[in-house]
Amino acid sequence: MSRKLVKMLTFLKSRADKTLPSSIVLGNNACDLDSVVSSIMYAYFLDATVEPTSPVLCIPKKDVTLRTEVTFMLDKLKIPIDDLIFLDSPQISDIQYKHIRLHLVDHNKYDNSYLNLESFEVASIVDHHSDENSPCTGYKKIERVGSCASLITSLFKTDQSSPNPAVSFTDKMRLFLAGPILLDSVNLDFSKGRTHQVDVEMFEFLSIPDRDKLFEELTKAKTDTSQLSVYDLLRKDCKHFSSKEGQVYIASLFGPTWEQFAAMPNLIEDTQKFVSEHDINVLIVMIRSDELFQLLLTVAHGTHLISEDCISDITDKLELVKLQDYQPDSWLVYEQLNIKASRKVVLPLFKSWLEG
Ligand SMILES: [Mn+2]
Repeated sequence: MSRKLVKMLTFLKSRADKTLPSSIVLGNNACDLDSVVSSIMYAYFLDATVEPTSPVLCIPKKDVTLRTEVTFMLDKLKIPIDDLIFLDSPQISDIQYKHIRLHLVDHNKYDNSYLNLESFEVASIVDHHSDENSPCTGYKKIERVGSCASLITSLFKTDQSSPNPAVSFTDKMRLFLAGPILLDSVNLDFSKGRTHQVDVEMFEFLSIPDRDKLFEELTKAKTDTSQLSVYDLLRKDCKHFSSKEGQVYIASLFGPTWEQFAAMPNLIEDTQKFVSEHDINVLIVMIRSDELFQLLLTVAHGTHLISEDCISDITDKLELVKLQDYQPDSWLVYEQLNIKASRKVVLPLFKSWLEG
């Protein structure tokens, strides 16, 4: 079989089944849709045109479920998560002692704490962030466009316009690349300030029929947390700081109301798992559904720091109204009437109080 006939699914499966090659494409550690699509498609491109190459997604495997727009797109294209390589995939240990040619997408400075490679070179970079002037031995394309996937698309465009294209470029792949371009450019809306002419041109080249529908599906998928467990919801968007009283975590979660959250399966077990995994002393959960803000305070075993008296100063600023004591874990649940106070406000308030 000629290499150009290899389709993306076959490519991913064959890369996941074997020992990893010495050429790796790595996306950034946010591992958003742009990074996932760019790493897979750039690896596919290099694999067909240069040498055997595998994408590596820069997160542990269990974290992929948190990126609901990513799992939506993988589902839509019927790409099994088991065919993807993550930081904690067993194959990663194969590459740690070889000389690895790294290809960076969606970021341009390699941080070796993720892969712990003994010997490597950054062999190429395709990115849309500002250039950190990090060493690169080969091809480097850094352009401030809306989506890195637009820059990857341009490689396919050039290849397809040649008399003998080197890669097979299917409708599925077009759809895959179109996802992050639409999401990152807010449906190619110039007024949002994130769209560049290149994004528009590359999207046109992909010729995707119902653009608005795809954008709507992606936006919905991104905010749909209905399939996530309590454990996933808590770690999906969490910030923390350490104070003299210990580790303080503030999770922000959009979607359910407190009542719905409290009715979720394994509420206590999942919360305890999260708390013990990160050695948390104080966990604050900000729950937002439409215009309703709710605040849940829970304190890890052995700490009695947050009580109603202690919190009175914060109560005033956030206009907290106590809803209930949640038994058996003595959590405190409030409705937050000051809906302007997002986590950007709430976090420093707790920080200065716990440090003061
Ligand atoms: Mn990006």
